[in-house]
Amino acid sequence: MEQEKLFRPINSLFDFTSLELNPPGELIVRNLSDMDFMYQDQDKVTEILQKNDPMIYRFYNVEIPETAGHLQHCISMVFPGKIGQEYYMTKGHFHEIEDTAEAYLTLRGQGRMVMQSTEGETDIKEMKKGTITYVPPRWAHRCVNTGNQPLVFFAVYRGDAGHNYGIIEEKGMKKIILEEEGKPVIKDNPRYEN
Ligand code: PAN
Ligand code: ZN
Repeated sequence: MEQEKLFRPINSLFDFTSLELNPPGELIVRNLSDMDFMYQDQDKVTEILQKNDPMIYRFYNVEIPETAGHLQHCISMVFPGKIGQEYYMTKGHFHEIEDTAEAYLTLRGQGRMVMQSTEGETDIKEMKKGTITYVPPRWAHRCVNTGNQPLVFFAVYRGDAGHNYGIIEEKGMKKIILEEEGKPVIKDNPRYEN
């Protein structure tokens, strides 16, 4: 069998002050207009988008071949803020190859990882500097910034895992994280349909 061409080792450097990765790889930015339908308070979304289109999060994907033997990895940051009572968050996804896991190391900030299995179970873990969150196969995952500074994390997953946003885009997740009396609380998503 023909050997795959030898891939050279890579070093990337994350700058904790500028919050940039060097080299940046593929930089993906998501503004509110990219995920407006995912927030509960649609009136608030409309009101904000009439004035501006805030950046909710961005992530730097180190450019790695999307094959099973490689490990994709990225640095993501969710900015602090809320849409109404709901904290800024990532879109969230299952992996296209559902049987692939992921590990997240939080580098800075405060948040929650909201996970939902293909069987519909929910699990929510705290994210803060130093937490290592393991997302097992078949769990959708979304990161929510519950603090007042950027929530920054490093994630690594199988090269060919892929991202499936469809189910979450259509249905959302069962649980949402809102701020009440200055604190994050877990609520049932009123818009979630089984
Ligand atoms: C992460 C996420 C990243 C952005 O690298 O892709 O934090 O979140 P969304 O993909 O939900 O927009 C990851 O989980 N990769 O598999
Ligand atoms: Zn993932």
